Amino acid sequence: MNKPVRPVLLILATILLLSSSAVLFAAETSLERPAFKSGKATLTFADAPLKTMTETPFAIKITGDTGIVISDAKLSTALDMPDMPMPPNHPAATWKDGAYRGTAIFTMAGAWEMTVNIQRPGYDQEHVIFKIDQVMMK
Ligand SMILES: [Cu+2]
Repeated sequence: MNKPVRPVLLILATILLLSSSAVLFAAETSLERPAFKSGKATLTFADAPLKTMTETPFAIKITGDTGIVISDAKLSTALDMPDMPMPPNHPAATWKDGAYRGTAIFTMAGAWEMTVNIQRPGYDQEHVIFKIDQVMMK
């Protein structure tokens, strides 16, 4: 009966759908490297593209060669730029909610590397280097 209402409802439904899918596909930067023989380490930043001077949460997950999640390690990290010396930048990464979590701040635009040193009781220290191709100016 009241036909003009319909397009408005359609637009509202579309907006609702778009905003909920934006939450589902929230941007992340995820990197993966081999670790512990046939295991792997993944580093996921809660942003994409990565931006300078922004507190960026990250999560590191490590699985051993049997596929088991490694939760007994002590981690230390270093953020460096491969092309130039930069001031020391060592975000802490501590175990919480299924991953080693911390917050990174990139102080300059360009290519970065994150070195993660993994010390498990009874194992040699493992070094994993994640290459971060591009951090953008905020
Ligand atoms: Cu630099």
